[in-house]
Amino acid sequence: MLKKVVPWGKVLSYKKQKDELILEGEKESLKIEVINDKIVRFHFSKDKNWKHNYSFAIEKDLSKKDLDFEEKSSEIIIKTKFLKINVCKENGKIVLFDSQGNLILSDYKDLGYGRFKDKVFSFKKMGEEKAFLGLGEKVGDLNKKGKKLVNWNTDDPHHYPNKDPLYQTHPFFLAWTPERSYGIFFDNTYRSYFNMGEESDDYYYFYADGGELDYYFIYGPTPKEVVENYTYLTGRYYMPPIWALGYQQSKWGYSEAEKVLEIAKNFREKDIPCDVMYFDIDHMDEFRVFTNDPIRFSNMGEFIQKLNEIGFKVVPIVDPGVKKDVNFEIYREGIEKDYFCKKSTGEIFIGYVWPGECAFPDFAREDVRDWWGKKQEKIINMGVSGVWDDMNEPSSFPHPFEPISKSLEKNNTFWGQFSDHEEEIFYEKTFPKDVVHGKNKEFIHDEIHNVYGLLMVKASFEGWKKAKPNIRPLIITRAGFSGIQKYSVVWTGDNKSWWEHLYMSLPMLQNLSISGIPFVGADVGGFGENCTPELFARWIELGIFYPFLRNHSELNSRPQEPWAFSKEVEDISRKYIKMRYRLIPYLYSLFWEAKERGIPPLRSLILEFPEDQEAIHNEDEFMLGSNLLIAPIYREGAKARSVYLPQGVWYDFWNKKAYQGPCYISYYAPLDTIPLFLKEGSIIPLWEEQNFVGEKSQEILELMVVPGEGKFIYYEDDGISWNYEEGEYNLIEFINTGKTLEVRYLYKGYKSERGKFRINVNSVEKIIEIEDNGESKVIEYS
Ligand code: MIG
Repeated sequence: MLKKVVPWGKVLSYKKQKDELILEGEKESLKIEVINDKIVRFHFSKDKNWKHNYSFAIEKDLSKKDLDFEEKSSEIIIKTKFLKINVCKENGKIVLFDSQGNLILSDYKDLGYGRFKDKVFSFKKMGEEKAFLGLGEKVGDLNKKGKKLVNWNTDDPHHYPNKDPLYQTHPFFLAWTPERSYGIFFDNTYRSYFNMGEESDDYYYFYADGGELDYYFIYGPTPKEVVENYTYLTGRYYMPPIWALGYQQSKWGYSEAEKVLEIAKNFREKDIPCDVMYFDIDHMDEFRVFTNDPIRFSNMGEFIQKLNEIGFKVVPIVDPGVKKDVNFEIYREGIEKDYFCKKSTGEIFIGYVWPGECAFPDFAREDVRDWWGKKQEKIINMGVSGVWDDMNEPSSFPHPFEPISKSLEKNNTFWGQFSDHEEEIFYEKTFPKDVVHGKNKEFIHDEIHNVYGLLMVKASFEGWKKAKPNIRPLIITRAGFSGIQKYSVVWTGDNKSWWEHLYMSLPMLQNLSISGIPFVGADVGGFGENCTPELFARWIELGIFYPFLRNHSELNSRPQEPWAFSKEVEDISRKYIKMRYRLIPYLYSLFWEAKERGIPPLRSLILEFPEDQEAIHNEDEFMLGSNLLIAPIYREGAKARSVYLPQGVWYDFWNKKAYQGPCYISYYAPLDTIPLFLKEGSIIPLWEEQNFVGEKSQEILELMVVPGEGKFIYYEDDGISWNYEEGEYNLIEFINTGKTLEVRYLYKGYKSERGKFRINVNSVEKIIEIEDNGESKVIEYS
């Protein structure tokens, strides 16, 4: 690989142009921009002409800092408050240091920018990096060091241990070192590749099949700060509608409205909380988008209302493929207005999905997105509470339902081959290579493919905002690209009811979270295959700690509702789902932190313990916020496991026993128990149990207080409108000294229903109730 790549060479001259520094090479040039003291953009041209002067991922106008640089005899030096960047004039090599002069990252030799045909590369010297994290939705270990990965949004339901790529593309990684973590965001939507030391111990590299080398170096030095700065660029999630933190039930195969209603009523009868029912493709009229089957799902409006009355929200599936049918309004309009994707020859591209032959909206066009958003009003007006965007990789089956050729299984064979033939496998389940996008057909499919889902979801979100300007939606998507978190939840697609896939969700969700997406979850119970009672019990115990909690399974799998297995499993499910509902105020406050800083609720241990060298070896546990450590059981028949507890005192959630970390313990966990620990000093705000969010007004906020010192910022608002953006919310900081709890109102803009705090001193089971009159106060509890 290395040998084929042609380095960009010497810096011949340089000039400062507004807030950019342009370094001219012989054929190509580099533009450097200082976004802030920790973020620097390196953008290489092809032919001195920066074509990539837009971004699908970074949608805000980035203000830039004035660039402070000096020229030395052999190098050009740029300084920010935290960084010093040297560019060698002789060979273009870039080396980054912190402000004390410690090396952070260096180009590998002269290959910081190189090309081979249309491909653009960057090689970096492997230094102190102990782990590479992030990179979106990947199977396998948390730490991607020593691995190679490719990004090309792909609908493949077989998530085998070597399966890559999957549905999402996040060309961003966090390089962890105990002292100086940094990140790189490669803002390139073409098929991209990351070789994180698989080829050599000496270097790692990333490249793309087209476009330009345009990347952002993002400094920490802590992992949290890297994620914060990355999401500063690509955006952060809004406050979710609070009911979306409840339990959600779905199944492909709820074939008629009555069936859905029956399931919903069952939740109430069986006293198992649930907030959302999904409508999968079963509800559509011959799979036409935004329609309902006139017999099985007639009178949708009325039916949704019935569900609403018993406390359920409804989220229907939406697929991008529009049935080729001249009598179908959306198809007809799409043709008349010329809104569908075309081939370079000018004919409309017809693919093959559930409805049979389909045309696909060209979401790269703003007018098409507006149109789609407008069409979506049809379902919004029926009373749905969100939109589930599926098949948006985009997925298009080989025509018509031919078995997919064996080549899809030849995973990884394309690596480094650079032969067009090997790359054909990328086009087997999606649009062919010659599809073009954009109003003036300015984009080839290779550039749009990985953002097709993002653009569809943007249409959904913006359409929603126009239709219901003051109600937050629950948008969920399968495909996405960096920045998807501005619009949507990401669920991890078609996993299977396998123990291995329960396990897989641990590193996968941790890395998705590090990739800037706070609202993530995997289908609880598994999508494909048949779940067993034991697997379901263990999965629901874990699932209640996923930010997004949905039970979903495929058409032919056995029933998978919490009561579908046994009395024992039903009881376990009830216990844990109720616990989830207790935790909603804690989780909601974590979402506030995600909105403010981009820090995800579901956290790898290293986010919380960045200097802990042991943490990286424990991907089979994670934290929810800074207070709860979850160490699920993930093996059939297992009743115990080893748990790593980092620095500090930890309290067993169930029996309150204390442990002094760092340590490994062996923990006994029979079927109804998940190993769960509270960090010393924790303050966990809890609600009273309820069947669905909003069933009970929460007049008392319970605060579970754990011995030790700690702080927690509690956030609240009306949970449903955008009024919080106008200041209608409250922020309360709770400070635990071990003896007292201080309640400090940081901001007061919302009138809540609360009249009391109930302090639950967890270690001694002591309860203190006090009035909340909106004033800050100190409460003695010991
Ligand atoms: O080709 O709508 O991942 O959740 O149930 C399968 C049917 C299409 C894939 C989604 C899955 C959904 C299914 N869909």
